[in-house]
Amino acid sequence: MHEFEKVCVVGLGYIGLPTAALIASRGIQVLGVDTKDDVVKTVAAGTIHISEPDLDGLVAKVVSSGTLTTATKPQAADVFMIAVPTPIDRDNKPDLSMVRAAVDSIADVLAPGNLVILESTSPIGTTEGVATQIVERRPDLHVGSNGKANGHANATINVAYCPERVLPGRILTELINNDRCIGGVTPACTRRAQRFYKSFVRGACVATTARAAELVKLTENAYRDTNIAFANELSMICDRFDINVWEVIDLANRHPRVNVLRPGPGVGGHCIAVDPWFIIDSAPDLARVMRTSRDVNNDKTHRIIAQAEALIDDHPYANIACCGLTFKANIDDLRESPAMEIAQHLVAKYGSRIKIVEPNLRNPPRDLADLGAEFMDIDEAIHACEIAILLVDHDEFKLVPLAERRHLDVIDTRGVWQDMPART
Ligand code: SAJ
Repeated sequence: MHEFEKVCVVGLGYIGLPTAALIASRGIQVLGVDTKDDVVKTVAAGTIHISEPDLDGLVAKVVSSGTLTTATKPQAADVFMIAVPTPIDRDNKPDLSMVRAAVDSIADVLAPGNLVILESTSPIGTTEGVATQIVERRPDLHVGSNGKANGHANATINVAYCPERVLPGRILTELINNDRCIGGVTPACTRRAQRFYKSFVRGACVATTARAAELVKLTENAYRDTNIAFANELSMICDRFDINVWEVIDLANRHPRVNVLRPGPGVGGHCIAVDPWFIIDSAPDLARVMRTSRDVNNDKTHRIIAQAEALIDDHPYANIACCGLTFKANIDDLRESPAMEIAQHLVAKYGSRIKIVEPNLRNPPRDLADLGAEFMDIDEAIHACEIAILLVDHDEFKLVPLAERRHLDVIDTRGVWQDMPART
């Protein structure tokens, strides 16, 4: 008998669903669990509720072959993977209520020999908290290892942390090929989880502790946030001295040990703008660079709004194209998008003078429509507008030649239209 015959994935979102489908495609029986009835029904029909290349075909295949089934409640399995959201609240404090609810939901069906893995991005110590919560709910179980030696031979389960690190848009490829770091609450838990991941991951599965693995994930995204903050700070300095930031970065990056990232309208997405707060909240007195980076990146969004308002107020009869709403290029994801925040602000102030262009969304966001924004494609917007605020570096925008946009007064937050004089 195989050690991991049945896997229960709790949370069918951006990480849980692709992970469930991938494991099911290896012939392992997977139950995908979500508290949202509509999500469970969508996946049970072999369809998907998120947009990710190649995921639709994979889900259709594993559902029709019967290796992926769905339910609103967990059932007995060998492995339980928790991939639920861990947002921050209004005070930027981690909200772990969904992890706790997921643990509660599996507690009743856990059995000796089970492996429980947390994949959700989490503050230091969360996985140990999961282990504690399990034994509080199930005093008959023991978390750890070496059952024979300490008298828990028939009651042992394993608990480990293994963060997801995949890039939206490349999830299926990165799920298989990225290295993983795996930290159990005991070394035996680590080894067990390592065996499980090796059954479907091609990248290295590197062993560590649960606390280190939690911090590794937070470190990756805080590192990126800080580097983007450097670029955004530089863009504001260049702005003051009327120097082209894109040229400065290109030239500085010719140094063999310098790699400045790209400035933008701020940092979006559900990870990089959120995860640093998990470290800041744990060690506010020490995480000073990370805290400042968050402030700098948020400040950049407000500066773009102020710049746009100043330009628009100088041209009282102009129409304005807001180019892009998503949090980064060539995706349809609006979560924490600074472009969306800027567009919302401008539409609330200038109404139908703002023409929204977002080639990756089939339906315009309701709140912008309700505020009176008009939606058009890039060709229409270029003809209808005298001002363009470029907020996302979508491929469609890169293709617009200078000859077609020479008449526009441009705020180019992404450095896409740098073949003409522009503000940043
Ligand atoms: N951004 C810039 N300038 C840059 C790079 C990015 O302004 O030079 C902005 C983007 O426009 C976007 C935001 O940062 O608004 C985040 O985009 P991203 O492409 O850097 O990252 P995400 O959020 O799509 O995915 C990140 C990845 N983490 C790292 O690269 C360290 C991914 O590997 C993680 O799995 C993911 O977060 C996650 O789930 O945590």
